[in-house]
Amino acid sequence: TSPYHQTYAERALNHENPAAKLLLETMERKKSNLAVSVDVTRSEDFLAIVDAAGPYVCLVKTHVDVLEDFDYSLVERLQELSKRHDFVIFEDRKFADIGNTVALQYSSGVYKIANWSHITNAHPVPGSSIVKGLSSVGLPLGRGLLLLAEMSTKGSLATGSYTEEAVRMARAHRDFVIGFIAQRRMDGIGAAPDEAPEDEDFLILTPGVGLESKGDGMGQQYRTPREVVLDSGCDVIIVGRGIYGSEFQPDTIAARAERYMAEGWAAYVERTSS
Ligand code: 5IU
Repeated sequence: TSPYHQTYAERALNHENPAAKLLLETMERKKSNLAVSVDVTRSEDFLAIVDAAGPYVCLVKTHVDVLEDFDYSLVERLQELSKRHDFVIFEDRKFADIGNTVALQYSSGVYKIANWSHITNAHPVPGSSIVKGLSSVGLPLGRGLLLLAEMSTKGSLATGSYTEEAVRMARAHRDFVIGFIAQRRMDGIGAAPDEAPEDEDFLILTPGVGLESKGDGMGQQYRTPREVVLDSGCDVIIVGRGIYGSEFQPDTIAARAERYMAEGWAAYVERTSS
C-alpha cells in the first residue's frame, strides 16, 4: 500500500531518519497531524501561543527571526515546552544560498538553528549543493530537511518541472531529506514508473490551511484540513493565524487548535480506512 493509505505508525517504521521517525511517532501518540505556525514578534506572545496550542499539535513551526526581543534563552523555553507538550520543532528558515553559506547559517550566527530545530527547510533553487551543505551540519545531529517543492501563494513559481526537480533532489538524498513543503502528495513525481523507489515515503507538510478564510489579501490561499489531508494526501496541516488570530488569547487558541486537530485527524482516519 502507498503512504496515502498507511498509518503514521506504519510509516514511522519506513524511516531511518530520526527526525522523520520522531514526527510520525509523535503524530500517532498524540493523534494529531496539526502543526501550529507561530509568526509573532514578541517572545512573551510566542511562548503563550506555543503553550496554549502545545497539547493539540505534533509540531511547532517557528520563524525566530521575526522576534524583536529574541534571546537564546527563548530556545530553552521552547525546548521545555516541546518536552512538556510532546511536539517536534521546525524552524521554517527556507535556506536558499550556496552549500558553504547555508552550512554557516544553519550552525552559527545568533540562532544556531541546527542546535535545537529537529526539522528545517530549504529552497531547491541552488541545486543539490544546498542539501550537501545543510546535511554536513544536520545529519550528524539527527536532523531532517524538507524541500520546498510547492508554495501556497497565488502565482507561485514552484510548479511543473521545478517541483519535479525538487523531488529528484530529495530522492538522491533520502538520508537527510525527509519530505516536502507542498500542496499535495509527491509520490512518484518526476520519475518514470520503474524509477521511483518502491519504499519511497516522503512526508508532506502543508501550509495554507484555514477554516474561516480563503486568503489574507497578501497572496496567501487557504484550503480546509479535509481538502488538504483527504483530497490532496498531505500528512501535516500547518495552521498559523487560523489558530492564534490577532488577540493571542490562550483559551481561544486552545479551542481553535483542538478544532483543527479534530478536523485534520478525522480526514486522516477517513483516508487510511478507505
Ligand atoms: N508558508 C506558507 N505557504 C508556503 C510556505 C510557507 O504559508 O507555501 I513554503 C508559511 C508562512 C507562515 C505559515 O509562516 O506558513 C502560514 O501562516 P498562516 O496560516 O497564518 O497563513
